[in-house]
Amino acid sequence: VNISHANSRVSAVLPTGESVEVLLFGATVISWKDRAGNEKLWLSDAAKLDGSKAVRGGIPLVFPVFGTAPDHAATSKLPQHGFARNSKWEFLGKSSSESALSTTSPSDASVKLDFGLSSATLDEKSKTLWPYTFSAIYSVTLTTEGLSTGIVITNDGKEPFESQVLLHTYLRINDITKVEVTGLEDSEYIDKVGGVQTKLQSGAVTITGETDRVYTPAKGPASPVVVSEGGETAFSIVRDNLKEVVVWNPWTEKAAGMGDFEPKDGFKNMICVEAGSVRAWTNLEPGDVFDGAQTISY
Ligand code: TA6
Repeated sequence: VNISHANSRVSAVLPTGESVEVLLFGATVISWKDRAGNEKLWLSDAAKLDGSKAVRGGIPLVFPVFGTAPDHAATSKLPQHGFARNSKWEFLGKSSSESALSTTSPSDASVKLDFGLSSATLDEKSKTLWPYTFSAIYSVTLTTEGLSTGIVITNDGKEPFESQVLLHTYLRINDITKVEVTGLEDSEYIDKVGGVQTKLQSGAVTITGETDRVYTPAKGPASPVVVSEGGETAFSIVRDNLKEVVVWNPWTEKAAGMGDFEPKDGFKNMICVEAGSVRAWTNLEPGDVFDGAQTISY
């Protein structure tokens, strides 16, 4: 496994060719390629990668609030989706299965990259807006089968705090009109397009316009949410302790309205399927730990 750690990003390549690249800004995965070098994530051509704003694409990290929560005093002053995706994370190191002592063959090598953010490293402005003592470790694990990303949040303080977590994954697809999302059948969802309404999903999810829905999958986290294209499975996502799945596509008008969304018809090549715990607030008492993860395979 080859790891390179420049000042702003960390990348890893498996012996079989799969690769991942993580920006220390936001611990944002900005590239994930299969062994043939096919990019699996969508990244806007106009995405800022210099830390000036959250990355438009890849896997932005949402914490401690999803969206904005004007009625939640402790997080109501935070920017949309919280500070995690806008913060400088530290690279804490890597562990790979293909160590000198391991017996794994190159074909099942894997590498885990760990990133950290805590009250000790959080910027002053964010600390003022959200003055809780916490530490977060975000792990990105690349294998020959797919990519897992998970976050562990610890309350290191004396006060309880409530938070939400979401992995805002932009999956790359070839043609949105040929995409179906299954595994969400019979699930309740909050439809945020055209006013907020609670609905029930019947059959597969198809994207025919702006789509912004928070699903509570009826079959539970271990049953996969599958993104298929033209009848072929493109991605399969399973979750650990992340109860909801957000499905988002900005479509024409919203894509036109985002300065960092390029090309403007790029919405045809992406679908956000976002594992998170966002409908309720997770309360962490002092010393409590929250651990949530997703595994995306193809
Ligand atoms: O995940 C869906 C969503 O909450 C949408 O409502 C839209 O706001 C999207 O996130 C992108 O948000 P951003 O702050 O990255 O522009």
